[in-house]
Amino acid sequence: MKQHKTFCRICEAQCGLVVTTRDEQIIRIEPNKQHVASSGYACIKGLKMGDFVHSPDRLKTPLKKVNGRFEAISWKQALREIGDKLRAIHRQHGGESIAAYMGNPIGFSLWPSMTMAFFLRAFGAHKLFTPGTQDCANKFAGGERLFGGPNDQVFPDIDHTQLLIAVGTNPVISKMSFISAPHPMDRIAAIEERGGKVYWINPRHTESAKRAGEHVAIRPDTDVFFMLGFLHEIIRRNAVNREHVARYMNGYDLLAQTVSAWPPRRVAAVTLIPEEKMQQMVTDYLAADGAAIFSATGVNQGRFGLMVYWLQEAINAITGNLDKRGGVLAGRAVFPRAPAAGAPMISRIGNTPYVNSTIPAAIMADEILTPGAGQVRAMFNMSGNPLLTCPGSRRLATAFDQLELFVCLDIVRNETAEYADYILPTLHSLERADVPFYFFTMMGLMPVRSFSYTDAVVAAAGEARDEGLIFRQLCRIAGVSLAGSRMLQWLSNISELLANVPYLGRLTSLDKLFLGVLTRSAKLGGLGKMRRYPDGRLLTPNRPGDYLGQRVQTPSGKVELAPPDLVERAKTLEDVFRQELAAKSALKLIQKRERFSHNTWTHNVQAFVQGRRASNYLYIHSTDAQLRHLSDGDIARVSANGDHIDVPVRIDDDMMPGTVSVPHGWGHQHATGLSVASQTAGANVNIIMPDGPDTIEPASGMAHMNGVIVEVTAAAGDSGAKTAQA
Ligand SMILES: Nc1nc2c(c(=O)[nH]1)N[C@H]1C(S)=C(S)[C@@H](COP(=O)(O)OP(=O)(O)OC[C@H]3O[C@@H](n4cnc5c(=O)[nH]c(N)nc54)[C@H](O)[C@@H]3O)O[C@H]1N2
Ligand SMILES: Nc1nc2c(c(=O)[nH]1)N[C@H]1C(S)=C(S)[C@@H](COP(=O)(O)OP(=O)(O)OC[C@H]3O[C@@H](n4cnc5c(=O)[nH]c(N)nc54)[C@H](O)[C@@H]3O)O[C@H]1N2
Ligand code: SF4
Ligand SMILES: [Mo]
Repeated sequence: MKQHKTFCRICEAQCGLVVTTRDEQIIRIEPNKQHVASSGYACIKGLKMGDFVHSPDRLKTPLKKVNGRFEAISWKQALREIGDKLRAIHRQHGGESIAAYMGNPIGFSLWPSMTMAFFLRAFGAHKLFTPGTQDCANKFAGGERLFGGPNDQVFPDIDHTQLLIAVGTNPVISKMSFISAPHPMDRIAAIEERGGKVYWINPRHTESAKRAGEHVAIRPDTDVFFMLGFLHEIIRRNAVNREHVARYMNGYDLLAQTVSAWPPRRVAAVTLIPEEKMQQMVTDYLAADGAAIFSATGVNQGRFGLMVYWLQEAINAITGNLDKRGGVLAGRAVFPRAPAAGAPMISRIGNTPYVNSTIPAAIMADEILTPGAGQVRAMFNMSGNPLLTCPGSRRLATAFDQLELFVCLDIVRNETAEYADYILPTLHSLERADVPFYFFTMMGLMPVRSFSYTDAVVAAAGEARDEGLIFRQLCRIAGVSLAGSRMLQWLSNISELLANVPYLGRLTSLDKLFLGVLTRSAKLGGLGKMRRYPDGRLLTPNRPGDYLGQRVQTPSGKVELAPPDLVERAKTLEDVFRQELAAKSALKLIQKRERFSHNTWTHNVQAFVQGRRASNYLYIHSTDAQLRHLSDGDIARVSANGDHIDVPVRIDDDMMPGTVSVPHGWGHQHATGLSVASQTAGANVNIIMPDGPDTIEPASGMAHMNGVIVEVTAAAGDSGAKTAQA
């Protein structure tokens, strides 16, 4: 038996784990009590990771679709055929006909995700789709405008704050985003224990709000009005340090002018937050010595995520809470910053700017289906399940069917892979050497600033290969150079040649060399040195007082409080306000994450889908259910965008009236490669989520997945939920 210290790469918390193995089999996974950041915390998903690694559904060889069925083929054949096809498509249609989707799990592994970007660049291709436009691209776009770059981000100093206003997050379940903290809920509960206060702005009375703090219900997708009202009140009370603002910020007067039309009383009509409650929150925020207002995915997925981010950070900034102990801190990256990118690319569909070098996933179907120069003909999907996770599943299915080449790289054959021409078996994270997530290393969003390195814990399953290696090999075969660099491709080819030579192979492993260069660039020494810190290595903490006037990356060196395009867009809010008033009685659908679900991929583990957990549901308040003659267990039909899904009803008075929720990630019935998930019920909510260029947030490219207006009725029969599928 062997014990390995590593860290979990399922969510941003990146908890330290102790994995016990025997003969390359995982026997046990326990939380690492000594880990410098997670100190013995890990959730059930991390502790059950062995079930993913050793799943009987793991792909062990490359698969090729022949006459509609998948057949096992050799790596040699797979790479040769894909490489040749790529070369032909590239020659005939140019680089922009090749695109990729990089899913969420691999985003936690730096090298494979960078290699995929290098692979695209080898062909002069730029269309990289990611879940970023389903969860956080508004923050990247906001970082660019306010602070000078997409990776310039701030996060609440939760260990010192006296007041936290948490908008659209539910840490008990999700562990949060844009703040990498194991067990964030303990830290949030501690705010109250030290005499501070926490408000949760959320249409649902969440598990987190039940544990600590005060819940304030908000009508979905009206947060932009909440922020406007809040800011209006701060300015009305003259609670702005004008001298501080003049020294470190630009655009205050324009900001003040923009919010002047939105007093708390007015916005209350659409947010449904009473004016007195807003006044009390502003009073508490201003009284606290260190206060932070923070929003997350529940807001990002609405129509105004970028606007909310802007106004929220303007609140933190003008009240002196930016760069202050207990306020919000600007993360310091671990690795040196990449040079600033030039002007952003603009998408051929919808003229949307790329954000953080990625293109909105809600226009993926259009990019594939719309003829013309740059039409996508070859697509690589690494570690993603876009058919279930991106909006407009039916159009995506049609689009995937039309591709000339569709290659999926995954550990299992998921729903999206059913549409592939080839499926390539890859490593599970525990089979790969790694450093922590990009938000740690490039943005430094950590209350406990630390760094870890892990070797692989078990050997690759069957013939599974590292994704980075696959892309490097494909470049070699297609006759192009990784990242357009002949030197890099040459190094890659040499490293491949020597891979099986004892000792020398290990020394020349490009993956390890790359990770070593990175750790050295961060002045942490090479990998040998990093191995001396199996419990993680503490780094200089993020400190208040080192950002304003020192590290702000905008051309002016100041925080920009009034980005021109956002000021302009704010003028359209009068119309939105009127529409909100008119749609007051409409039902709005929001997302909901679940303890045992992680997007789509945990449903293939038996322990996570036992009994009532084997389906998603429509969560609905009893008054809304009564109006529609629905009871617990009935099958409801949820309709939007000209389509519908059928799901069982769960009466849930934690939902705000007028709000319903259907968790995403379900609808696995036709996934023949997933022996457990295919037995579950439930429906894919993204069938009814809107896609296309007119549905995304301008400038951030965010998909609209929260606050979508739906109709709910009783379904005709009870068979709907079993058959709902893309
Ligand atoms: N168990 C589990 N954990 C996860 C995941 C998972 O699938 N399962 N997914 C991971 C991923 S990929 C991500 S990106 C993070 C996300 O993590 P966070 O960014 O912290 O977001 P969530 O915890 O999902 O919370 C979103 C909250 O927003 C609320 N909400 C919905 N609509 C609105 C609205 O219009 N306004 C406001 N104010 N609130 C709204 C919802 O009720 C919900 O409570 O979680 C990660 N953690
Ligand atoms: N309606 C609605 N839709 C949503 C959301 C929502 O709240 N509502 N949330 C959105 C969010 S926040 C996110 S992040 C996305 C997630 O969207 P995706 O990333 O598309 O979906 P996942 O389920 O995370 O995909 C995981 C796939 O990666 C595979 N995998 C796991 N580990 C590895 C690995 O190491 N290597 C490789 N190659 N494959 C691996 C799994 O087997 C699985 O097939 O969904 C988004 N979609
Ligand atoms: S909280 Fe996140 S990182 Fe920690 S064990 Fe759970 S899934 Fe893994
Ligand atoms: Mo996400």
